Amino acid sequence: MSNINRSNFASVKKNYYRDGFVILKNFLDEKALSELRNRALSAAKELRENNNDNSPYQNIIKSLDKRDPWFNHQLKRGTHVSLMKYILNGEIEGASAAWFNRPEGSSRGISPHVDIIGSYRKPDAGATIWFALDQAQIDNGCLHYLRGSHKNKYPTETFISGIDTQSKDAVAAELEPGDAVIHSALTIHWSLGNGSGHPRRAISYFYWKAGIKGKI
Ligand SMILES: O=C(O)CCC(=O)C(=O)O
Repeated sequence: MSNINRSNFASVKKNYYRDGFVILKNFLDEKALSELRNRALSAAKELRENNNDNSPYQNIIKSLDKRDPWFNHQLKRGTHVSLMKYILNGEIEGASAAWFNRPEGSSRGISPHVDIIGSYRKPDAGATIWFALDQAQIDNGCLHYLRGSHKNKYPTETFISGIDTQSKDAVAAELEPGDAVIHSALTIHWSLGNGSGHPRRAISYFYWKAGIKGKI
């Protein structure tokens, strides 16, 4: 179950559109966190064992929803879906459930990028909700956001060069297990390696506003 109720939706949405992301403390209760963690670990284990992937992003598994009915159900009807609809102003399409692992000792992070593709860049075009399965902190590779960057115009590319990751608007989204963060598909974000000795595992669900795919 989610600990966010409808009475908080308006303030969550206001902060999301102001900053380009919003942190939701204690979004999952103990039971929901434990179920998500168990499902994620077993799906990731199974998929890794059957995968000969040589890509540099070995620790990312997209489209879990296409391989595992439980994730398909969560993408479509998880307790977060009503909030995602509220934020994206109506019907949404679940694009992907993904596993984002940053194992201990992994030096590779993900460079500043946006999730939107193509030139259709309306503020409510798409959003991601990212659930922390472990404590996510600077030293184990938490997400960082460039606050307000969803309002800027960048080249229509995924990876954006020249971002000042030390700027005063660079925010580390440090989370506890069961916390979540929602970010706009237009917000610049990145993460660093994990030199901490602690795991940093996460599940995310990415949504388009309904009908957007035909426009990108
Ligand atoms: O988990 C990460 O380090 C990156 C996640 C990300 O880029 C995303 O969810 O869009």
